[in-house]
Amino acid sequence: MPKTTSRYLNFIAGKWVESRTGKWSEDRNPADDGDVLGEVPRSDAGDVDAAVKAAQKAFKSWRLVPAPKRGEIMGRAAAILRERKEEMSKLLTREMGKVLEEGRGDVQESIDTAVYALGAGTRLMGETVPSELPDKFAMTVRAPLGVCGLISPWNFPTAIPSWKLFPALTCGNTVVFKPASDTPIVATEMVKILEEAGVPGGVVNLVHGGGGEVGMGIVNHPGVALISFTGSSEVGRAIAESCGKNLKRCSLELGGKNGSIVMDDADLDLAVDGSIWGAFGTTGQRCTATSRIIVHEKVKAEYLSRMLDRVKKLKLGPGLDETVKVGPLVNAGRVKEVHGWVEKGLASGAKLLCGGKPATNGVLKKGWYYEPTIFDNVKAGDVLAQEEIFGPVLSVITVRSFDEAIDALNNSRYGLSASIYTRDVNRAFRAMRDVETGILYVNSSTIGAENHLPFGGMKDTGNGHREGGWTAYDIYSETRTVYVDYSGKLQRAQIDNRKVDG
Ligand code: UN1
Repeated sequence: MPKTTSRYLNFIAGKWVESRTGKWSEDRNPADDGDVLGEVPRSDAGDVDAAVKAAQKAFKSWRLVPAPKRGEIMGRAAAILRERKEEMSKLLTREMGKVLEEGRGDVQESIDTAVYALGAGTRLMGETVPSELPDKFAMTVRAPLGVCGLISPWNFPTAIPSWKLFPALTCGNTVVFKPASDTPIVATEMVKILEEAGVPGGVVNLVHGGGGEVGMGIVNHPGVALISFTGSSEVGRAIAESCGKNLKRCSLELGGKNGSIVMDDADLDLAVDGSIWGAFGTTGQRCTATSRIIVHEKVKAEYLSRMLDRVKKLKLGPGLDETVKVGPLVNAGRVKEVHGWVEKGLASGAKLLCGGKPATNGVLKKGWYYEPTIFDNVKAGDVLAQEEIFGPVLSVITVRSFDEAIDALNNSRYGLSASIYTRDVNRAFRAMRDVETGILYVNSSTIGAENHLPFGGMKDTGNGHREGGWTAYDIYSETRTVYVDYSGKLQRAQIDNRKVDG
């Protein structure tokens, strides 16, 4: 029987092409392993090279397209995404597993980012400042870098690629895009939308395949000027090493071990709502997921009893069923890994309050589900409080004071997101000053960043860059300082204007 599975291709120099390897990988629905969405090429370094060359060639003309025009193309992409929001969201849920409501949120985030790019095209501003010399003009202008290598994860299949693609392109760069191998089809649809919106051939190149061959192929390619990567700190470190050696700009958004502080004066209903959403939304597969609760001893018993009540009622199942609250993990390997951390947690002496095993009842047998899990009696330095699990596992740490809570929160090598539940404005402001994270929420969950504000973290979460909002445009542009001397004579800075006052 010939295979009838649909095949999705690479996009190089404006053409949809197979990989030269002739190899393919299957893409399956994590909620139903028998449901094959299609096949994508397993590309190699040769495909990467062709993509980089196409991007280098296209850069020559794309960089000269006026930025507002480039922005307009992003605006058209926003309009197409909006038209196809429902279709894209359903595809996203089928490919990645998050519940449909969140799939829609993911696509909405990419629409918002494209709309922001439409405006940003008219505001790629530099600065004009007075010169220290007469008849001289000083300013900065922005310049694109060249070819950007964009490597995106599977947990936000449209939002995170959009954080990279839209600003990179609006700034005048061309790109080679490698989406996660768990979510290649949604990524292909994004690239088709960019093509339809009018991005010229060669400006966006898509290469499917694994992180080793294709991802590192892009990172190590001498024709690539910049790498933007979202994923694990381990891979981020390897990417940064290669970029460091080659003095290549690299922007990294890596792991998180986000904590919520629940103080003794907190609105407990709010804290419970936020904890459930932060820990078990997206099945815990967000870099911003709440994986630690740091709770004051006075309210702990009440907080936990309300939490357990609610967690027991969470409905697991395929994300396309709109009554479901928690979808599957993205693949079989993730179930094993999450369970491995749970076993380590048990061995460390933590007390399991609920969950702690794969969920396999009825329809759940078909996919990769894990029960929402809560551990009590976790210490800030324990394995459960230190390692990024990237699954529905929440660890509870008990503290006796605000200072102890902040210390526990900051006892992490990661620093992405944090939150504090308190009614005391002084504590809220102290937290704003003292947390070691790039994002802080007061009286809200650790998840839910908005596209038009900077997104990123401290410590091992990244290397100082911020995606989202205006700061993304700094990642994708060089600053060129320009002096125009209209005096008609040689004027020496720091010398000719210092003759009198020394
Ligand atoms: C991520 O988890 O990698 O702030 C991104 C949030 C989302 C983006 C998360 N808007 O939770």
